[in-house]
Amino acid sequence: MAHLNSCRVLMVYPRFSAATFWNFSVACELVGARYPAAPLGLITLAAMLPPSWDIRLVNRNTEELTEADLAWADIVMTGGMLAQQVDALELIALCHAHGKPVAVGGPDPTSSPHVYAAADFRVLGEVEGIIGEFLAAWEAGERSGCFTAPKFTIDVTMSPIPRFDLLRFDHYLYVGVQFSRGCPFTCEFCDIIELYGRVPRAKTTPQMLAELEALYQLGYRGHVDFVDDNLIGNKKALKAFLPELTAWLKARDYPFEFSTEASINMADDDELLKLLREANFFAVFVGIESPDPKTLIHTRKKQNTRRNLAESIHKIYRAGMFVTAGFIVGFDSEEVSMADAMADFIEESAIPVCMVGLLYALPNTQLTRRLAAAGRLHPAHDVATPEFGDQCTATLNFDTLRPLSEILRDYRRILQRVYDPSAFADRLQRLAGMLDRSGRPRDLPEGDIRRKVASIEMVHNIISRLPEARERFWQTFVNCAKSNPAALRYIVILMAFYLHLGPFARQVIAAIDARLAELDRAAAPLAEAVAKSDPYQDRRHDTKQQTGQRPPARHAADRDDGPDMQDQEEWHQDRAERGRPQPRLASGRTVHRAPQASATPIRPARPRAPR
Ligand code: B12
Ligand code: SF4
Repeated sequence: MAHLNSCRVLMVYPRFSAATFWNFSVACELVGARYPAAPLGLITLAAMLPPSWDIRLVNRNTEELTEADLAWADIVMTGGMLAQQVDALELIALCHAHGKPVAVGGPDPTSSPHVYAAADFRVLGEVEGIIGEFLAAWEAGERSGCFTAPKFTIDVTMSPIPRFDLLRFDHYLYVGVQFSRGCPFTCEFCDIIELYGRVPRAKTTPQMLAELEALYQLGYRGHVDFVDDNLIGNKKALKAFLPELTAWLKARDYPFEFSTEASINMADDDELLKLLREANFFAVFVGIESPDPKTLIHTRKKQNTRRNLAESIHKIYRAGMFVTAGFIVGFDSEEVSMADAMADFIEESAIPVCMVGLLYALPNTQLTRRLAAAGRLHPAHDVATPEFGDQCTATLNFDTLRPLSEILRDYRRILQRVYDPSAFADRLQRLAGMLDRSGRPRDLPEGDIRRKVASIEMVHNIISRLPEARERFWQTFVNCAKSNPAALRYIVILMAFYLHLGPFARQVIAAIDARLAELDRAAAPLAEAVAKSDPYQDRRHDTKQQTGQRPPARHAADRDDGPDMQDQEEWHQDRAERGRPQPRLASGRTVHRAPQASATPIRPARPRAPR
């Protein structure tokens, strides 16, 4: 029984589907890590719980949850993103089967609280703003409730230093920290501005340095990711922080190297690029989405228009950071195939790692509201299937304007071109010619997990495991070693990423082929029936071709309808009635595993995010 000043909290980070672009499984294996990223949300929450409470953290992506863990707990706290929803729901059922109460929180419960109705407590939004009420209720003996933090106003300068001590650093490729929340832009598909607002709130410089110092004191060395939605969202605060960060790094002989996510307009600010370079940033994720200006305007990503995107990217390379980028296929504004334009752009800009995904209307976005108003959003659009890993393995969760089969063919073509081994090696080669790492610390600190990729044996190991175009990769390595040795280890790391991305892209392509075959089969009888019943069909088709008009509405014949249900509520009810497979635990009697999808889906609907 929990008392006012004692409580045993089991924090469980749910499993992601195995079929995802993001797990970089082979890169993890090469350095002995178990998963790329650590659960920053849970360890931040952990730091807000009373110091007298006992906390145990189990990350289901790196370790097993056991009977003993559950038996120990007074309460289980869990939550995460949409890609973890299936496991989170199974976990709730498992805890209830063991008589344990569950509190959920994090982005997916916040955006879709109805999906988590089975949890005893739903603690929604930025937990700094509501934790007091939740704790008071728990200590008053309440055993259920829904608590919602006010939106966009939580003071992040009050956020505590995350409990990094709960992490096993050797399990991860990198550890995250967060400087700011929110983004000033208005992209239609984005949930960040709905969750965190358009006025980025930043931590103070001493607060941020104290977080890094805590990591440093715990012995962590290596890659630290600033998980900000848009690191440059509050440039003034960032520019004040970066010189202090540089001084802090210098004083400790550069224990960390940083990556982050930022908008492309970072390339317009030479001073900012210089500050980032000096502060040891080596990689940045940029949402490009589409090379087509009309699409960018349509999706309200105006910051990417009126510029030469490829030149902006090359400028970032010259500032010492390589770019990984997000692209989306399936916008309403795509009237004709944009596959080659997108693949050409990726080649021209020489971005090796591109997250090319299908548009997914995330819950809680302007896009979702527009599609719902137009009657185009699928029922259960916010419910994840076991296969849902990310926007590569999901598919569009709304009725598309262009026939779905055309969109899938475009997507397939882009993946095929971009993840062709020779094309990937060529982009690496060109990146190696531009990435200016001169003047940056060359050696990784003792204890940095990435030192393992630095040996020539490892390079041999990586290249010998590449399925094709080995010669090309080897040549890229040799050329880079001769002409730009300072960039070499990044090129090798990106090669290691290809060991995951190449096969993953091929699996996604195979899944698309299966889906296209299904769509063709479904369309055949329909086309036949229409031909039989409509003597004017040919003439109409001609008219459409002559006028160049788009079909008036959605494509019933080949749309991806999601579960065959009338509406979302009915779908939820049905799922509850059918009952989900009984989850189990690790000890043999009860092992639970999230379904290990072997990169199948392109099935009824799921997400995309503006990353
Ligand atoms: C870093 C990041 C990633 C990283 C991985 C992070 C990881 N740990 O594995 C990568 C790049 C891999 C990633 C990928 C994706 N991501 Co992401 N990601 C983020 C990002 C930018 C930061 C996450 C973070 O660390 N935040 C900092 C911590 C402190 O915040 P937090 O986790 O929200 O926790 C706070 C509260 O939510 C709460 N809290 C959290 N957990 C719990 C639990 C309980 C019990 C309680 C009470 C409270 C609570 O307390 C914390 C303090 O306030 C967020 C946006 C954001 N600002 O959070 C998106 C975000 C989580 N991602 C999102 C999505 C959709 C994805 C993808 C599906 C996108 C895609 N392109 O396919 C993929 C899928 C991932 C996969 N299959 O592996 C959405 C999720 C939307 C949703 N409805 O769930 C978000 C919100 C925004 C976005 N669109 O990018 N992501
Ligand atoms: S997609 Fe990125 S740039 Fe656009 S609003 Fe969201 S966080 Fe900002």
